[in-house]
Amino acid sequence: MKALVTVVLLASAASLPAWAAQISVTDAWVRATMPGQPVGGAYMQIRSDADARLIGVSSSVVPRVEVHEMTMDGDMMRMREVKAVELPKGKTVSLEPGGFHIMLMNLKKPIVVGDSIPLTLVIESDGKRQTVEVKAEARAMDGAMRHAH
Ligand SMILES: [Cu+2]
Repeated sequence: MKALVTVVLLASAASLPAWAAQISVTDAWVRATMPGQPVGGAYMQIRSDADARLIGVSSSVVPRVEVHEMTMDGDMMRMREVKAVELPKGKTVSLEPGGFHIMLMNLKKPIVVGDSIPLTLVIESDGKRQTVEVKAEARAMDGAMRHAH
């Protein structure tokens, strides 16, 4: 089993252009949505082996995807769209409820627990762009925080 994993990792590394940063994405998930709820959130941890930035996200199954940051403004939670999320070399950056997150917008149907949502991350490093394909698994809404736009 271990040998197989090693081979797969080598194969994907070999297919990358020489300039590309090595990006690893772990724990990618989306929050399941209620019927009629037009927006959802996607979360993950991203680590790059070179200084890089996440500059965009798209999905074949979501009409519009934005990268947001949630901040406290007094005691109000506010969200705004950000142009980029910095991915400093070697540091694991969390996209999580209450911080940076990926916003899935204009949803046509609910995201159901167990759905697998494909996301394409656009990452820039050293002035060049690469894409990283991620599958985010839908998990149950925990009711902790509702997105209000
Ligand atoms: Cu948001």
